Amino acid sequence: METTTRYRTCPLCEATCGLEIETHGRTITSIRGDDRDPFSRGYICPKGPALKHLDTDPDRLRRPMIRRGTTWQEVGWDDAFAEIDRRLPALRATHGKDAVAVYLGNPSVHALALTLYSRALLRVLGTRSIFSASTVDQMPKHISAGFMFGLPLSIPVPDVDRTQYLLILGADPVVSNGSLMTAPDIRERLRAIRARGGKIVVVDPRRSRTAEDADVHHFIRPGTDALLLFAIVQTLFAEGLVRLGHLAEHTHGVDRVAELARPFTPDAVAPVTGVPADVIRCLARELAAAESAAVYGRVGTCQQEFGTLASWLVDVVNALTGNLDRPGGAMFTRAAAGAANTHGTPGRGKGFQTGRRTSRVRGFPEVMGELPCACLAEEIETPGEGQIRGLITIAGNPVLSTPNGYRLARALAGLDFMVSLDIYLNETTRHAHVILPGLSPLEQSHYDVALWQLAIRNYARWSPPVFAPPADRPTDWEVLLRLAAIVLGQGPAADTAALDDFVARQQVGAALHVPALAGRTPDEIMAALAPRRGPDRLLDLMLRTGPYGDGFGARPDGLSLAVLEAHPHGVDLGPLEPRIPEVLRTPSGAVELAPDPIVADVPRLRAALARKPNGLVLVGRRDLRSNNSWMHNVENLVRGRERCTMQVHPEDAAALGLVDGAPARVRSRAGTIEVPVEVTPAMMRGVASVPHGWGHDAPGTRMAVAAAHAGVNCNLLADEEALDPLSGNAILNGTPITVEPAH
Ligand SMILES: Nc1nc2c(c(=O)[nH]1)N[C@H]1C(S)=C(S)[C@@H](COP(=O)(O)OP(=O)(O)OC[C@H]3O[C@@H](n4cnc5c(=O)[nH]c(N)nc54)[C@H](O)[C@@H]3O)O[C@H]1N2
Ligand SMILES: Nc1nc2c(c(=O)[nH]1)N[C@H]1C(S)=C(S)[C@@H](COP(=O)(O)OP(=O)(O)OC[C@H]3O[C@@H](n4cnc5c(=O)[nH]c(N)nc54)[C@H](O)[C@@H]3O)O[C@H]1N2
Ligand code: SF4
Ligand SMILES: [Mo]
Repeated sequence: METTTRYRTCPLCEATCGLEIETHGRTITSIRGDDRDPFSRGYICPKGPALKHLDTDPDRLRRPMIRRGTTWQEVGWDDAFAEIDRRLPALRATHGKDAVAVYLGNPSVHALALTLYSRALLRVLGTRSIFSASTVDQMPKHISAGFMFGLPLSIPVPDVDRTQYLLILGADPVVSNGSLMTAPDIRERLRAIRARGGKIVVVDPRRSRTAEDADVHHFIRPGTDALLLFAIVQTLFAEGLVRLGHLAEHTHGVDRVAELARPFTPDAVAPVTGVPADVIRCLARELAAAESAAVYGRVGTCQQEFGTLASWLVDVVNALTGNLDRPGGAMFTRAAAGAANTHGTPGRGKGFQTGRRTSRVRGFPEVMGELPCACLAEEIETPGEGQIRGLITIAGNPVLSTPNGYRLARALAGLDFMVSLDIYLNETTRHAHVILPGLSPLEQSHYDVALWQLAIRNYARWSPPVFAPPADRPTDWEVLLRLAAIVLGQGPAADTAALDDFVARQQVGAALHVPALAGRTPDEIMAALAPRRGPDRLLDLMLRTGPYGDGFGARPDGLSLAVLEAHPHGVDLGPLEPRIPEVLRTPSGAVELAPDPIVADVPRLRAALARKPNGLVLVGRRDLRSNNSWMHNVENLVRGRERCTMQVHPEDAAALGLVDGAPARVRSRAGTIEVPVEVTPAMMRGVASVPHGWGHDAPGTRMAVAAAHAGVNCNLLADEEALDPLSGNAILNGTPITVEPAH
């Protein structure tokens, strides 16, 4: 057997690091960072090498499983599909399309096959009951981008490689490796800002790792970022510091924003936010004076009471200081494949809309075709027309990742039929009737269609599979197509090759509207894409009809999958460039700085000015060696001291009688947990922090390592009733709690 070196993208987080993987037959001998990758420059975190352990993990499911009562049976693929064919179409026939829900988890955005083929399944299911991890994560940012710029994925990213001033709110990129900002080796990129004389300011109720590396850190009371940002806006207007720069002729609503900001003076917001008024004025002046500056907010600003307002105000401040869409500011990526903002008429579009329908029980508006995942349990529990009776989860673990996991687990147990596409038997999939295992990430090709739409450089990298998938099983995209075929009534043994041709032909048809393809026929394009199949064929189509594409011969030196194949370290397409007005898809053709639906939510924030902060509230945090809920089965990543602890400030601990290392009982409206206390001055007074993704002690799971390091599920405390009204995003930060020693 030969030793071979392969290059591929790490699929685990948004940093998309390039890996150099050495193999000997079917064995991985080493995984390191790819030094020749121009984007990630050899950087990896401890999770990258853990791909080897994921690949070999004996607990990782390799054969389908069927549950009868509490007994699981490994079965062949044909038997698994036959079981689904027996139960799923019947359920739809009796109870209707909406009775079958889908939950899409985070890894479904990181896997090419799941990203491209889940859509095909959703289309044939025709269900309105669609849920995803987006509503416990970034939905507020999609809304603000959608209303301001016309498309929910037109999210400005901080130009970290050129900025001279970075204000970070509610993000800890040194630990999370960045989010809605694909920026491998972010720690070094942040260091470089300071090395070139720039400044980094972090606003966070916790002195995070990123805060430790910054010039300045300010504590903030959870959930009050919108107040702080509005006060910055108010100061910019009051002190005559507003400079729109080249955006002046492309921006609507500046006067309206000035009017809205009036009551939010630094003095008015200081007592509620906990940020002193002179600090807020100073932030406004520094942002206005900086040679270039970017404001960046992430989960701390989204998973909170005023998530959409905070997400909106981040970009309002970027715009008012002249930093939106300029080098060193907050800019729009021009992605090589799949970006809606590189298609259609440049500069104008239909705009963005929510609430085309509402959830059945609580009447929550749909956003991007989804309902809030905090509503999933009630939609299962509540009888009546449209009640959810069946569920398909695709790479998701909502029992640990969404609010009131206890109630959701109970609801899942009551479903008539549940299918999970997953690689583990875990807290969620143990409720399934059939589990269809995914391939190892190393057995599939890879391209980050979503994440490279938010990269801090224009960049593209495709990776072939490191190992061929086992011959006796379908690939992940074939699994999704077989499910689609079952829904279409074609039975469990449908011809997936024909279905795949159908999917590709449909997308070719849609792509023929690209000007470069004028006059070409679908047959011609299908022939040019042959002999590729599956996700690689769809990707080749997207690349070739994308902004750098070869247009199937129209631009012979343009991009195609063949070009990426020839560049295993990736293709650097250059730094971000200004894109306004071309990037906009609003009906007016302008940046909408004060969109009506968002403005309508401002009175709720104004009411919050009267609040008197009291009592303890809960926030989350991340750890470099975790990845949400599902990598705790890798021994190397869980070894060492207990990480699922509740951090509290020493004075709070003293007042509550809490002792470092001893358990505390924590209560919220939704539930109660017991968790070890970690006393640390890194916490703001009045705020406690417990990380999510733990709680691996449920019976009937099959993750031996994780079970030995179980921790507790902090989302037993998160309240399913508490949602940001515009986005339906769960409020996971700022949950009121009471705490007492457990013994
Ligand atoms: N309190 C609190 N809760 C939070 C958060 C927080 O900050 N605080 N963060 C939220 C955020 S940002 C997110 S994104 C969500 C995540 O929420 P989810 O996406 O629901 O949860 P994950 O833990 O990412 O679970 C991923 C699932 O996919 C499976 N899986 C992994 N890789 C593959 C694969 O290649 N194929 C298949 N088929 N399955 C795979 C895993 O076994 C696991 O079951 O959690 C949210 N929950
Ligand atoms: N190692 C690791 N990396 C990950 C993940 C992981 O689980 N582990 N998950 C991935 C996923 S799915 C995502 S979405 C990203 C998330 O990436 P980040 O957004 O960087 O996530 P966190 O590290 O949780 O940082 C959120 C910060 O917000 C703070 N915070 C909480 N509430 C508030 C508030 O109201 N206001 C302000 N200003 N701050 C607040 C918290 O104290 C915390 O420091 O990370 C990704 N990367
Ligand atoms: S930071 Fe770590 S987990 Fe994220 S892509 Fe890089 S190596 Fe993978
Ligand atoms: Mo996330």
